[in-house]
Amino acid sequence: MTVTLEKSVEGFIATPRQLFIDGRWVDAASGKTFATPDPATGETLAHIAEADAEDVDRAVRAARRAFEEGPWSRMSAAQRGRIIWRIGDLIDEHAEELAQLESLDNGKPLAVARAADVPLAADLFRYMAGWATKIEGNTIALSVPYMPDAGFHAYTLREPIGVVGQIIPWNFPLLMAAWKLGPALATGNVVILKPAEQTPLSALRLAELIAEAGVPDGVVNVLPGYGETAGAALAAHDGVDKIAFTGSTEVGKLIVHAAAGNLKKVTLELGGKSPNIVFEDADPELAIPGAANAIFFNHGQCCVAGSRLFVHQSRFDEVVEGVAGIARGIRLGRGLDADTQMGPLVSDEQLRRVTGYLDSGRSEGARMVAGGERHGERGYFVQPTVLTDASPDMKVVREEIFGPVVVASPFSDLDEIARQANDTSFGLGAGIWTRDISKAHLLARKIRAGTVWINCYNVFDAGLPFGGYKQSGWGREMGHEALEAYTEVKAVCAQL
Ligand code: TXE
Repeated sequence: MTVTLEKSVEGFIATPRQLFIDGRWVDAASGKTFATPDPATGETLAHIAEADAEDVDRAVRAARRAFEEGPWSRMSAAQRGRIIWRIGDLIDEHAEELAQLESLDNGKPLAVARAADVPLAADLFRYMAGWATKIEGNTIALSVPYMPDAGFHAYTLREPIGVVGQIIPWNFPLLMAAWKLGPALATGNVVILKPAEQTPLSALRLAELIAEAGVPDGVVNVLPGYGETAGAALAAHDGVDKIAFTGSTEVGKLIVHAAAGNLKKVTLELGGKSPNIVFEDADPELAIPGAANAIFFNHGQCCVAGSRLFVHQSRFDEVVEGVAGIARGIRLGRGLDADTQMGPLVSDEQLRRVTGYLDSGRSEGARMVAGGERHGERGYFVQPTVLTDASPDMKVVREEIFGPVVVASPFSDLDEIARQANDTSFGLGAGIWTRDISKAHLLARKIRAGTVWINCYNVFDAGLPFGGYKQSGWGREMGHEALEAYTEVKAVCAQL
């Protein structure tokens, strides 16, 4: 049964959407638009104004004015905090509408958008609202060797960085917007947000809610458009003081190059190839569904997807067969159908990318224990897939697939598994399943990754910092660590 769309959602997608610059809805300077397709059918869902370098320029000027002239920068932290809190409340008030937009545009099951994307986004804003009044510096005792008799009063201030460009992906469109906007606003910055071209809808609706919450004009600007044009222009713009990016490692490197022009600050949240490790003493009731969830949640389109499953050799067949059984039973369908457990991949490009990896795995000799094919002929569906018999140098083991594809391998002991787990250029997440708590913590220390889950996976909270070691990124999102990435430290030193 397909869920009936809310009237407001029907209206939202029926109207061509514009860019949000300086508190107003405007067409792109070029007049160009692009279509966002429904990934379940490939048919056009909505038409969106397509931002380009000229629009980026306009938005940067508006943001700079908002930063320098106020009222945002003159508001008390408490006032800012109240407005940010209100954004969270408005997300809750419009939860069903936002969940439907997300499901339509991204393809994810509506139940997932309702249970995860939308409430996590609302929570993130409220968590960050609380921080607005708690951005503090330090006082520092000085002992300057060449001024032994002088007295000083020295302290630090934490100040906003200024105009921040934020480029986000399509896997959790609303939530990624929240992760980016929350800490930037809590610390008093102004933002130009570029949503992914595949999924601009929820960020545009969020912009309306942000204005309704009382965020002044120019403080948040939303520019849907393509990466090579709008995204690249934002990353290179001299008027932008910081760029925050979530997406592929390949584009992350382009962002670093583009940012070098004015040495803007950079934070990056990039790809992963996360190990998920099941020990011989793991509880199968937890570990088997846990391993399936680690890879199949959001169709494997998660930067932390547990895409390398390592199982102790004594339990390998049982765990792999358990995960494969779950994979075979997952009901694929349109996100808005009530009994859908997994929707389509986000785009034709992702479908080609993921099926390309399946072909590569097959031709290099991996064994498909479950799935392995595209599902149906319409829309961008891929069967949940479990691979075994893969060697460490295969592409399916080394590269991020970003689809519902897990590669399972056996291991024998803790030192060996620590080595295998770290045998990757990425370092985003890891999972450990065991009843032996000291073994779990011992291994957690050995793994070079930004998040280690023990007897759970895909647990997110606004208070838990998230980000990557190695080529999975620079800096952290969420938690109070995120605030550091949005503030400059000023040392003030006065001789008394
Ligand atoms: O990512 P891109 P794509 C990984 C995943 C996936 C692969 C490709 O492996 O299969 O990336 O996905 C913008 N300058 N992840 O092609 O291109 C783009 O418009 C500035 C992991 O969709 O990196 C979008 O807004 N911006 C990931 C954003 O970057 C540019 C989530 C992400 O797109 C740009 C998504 C440029 N030159 C994909 N080119 C994660 N870490 O969660 C593109 N963009």
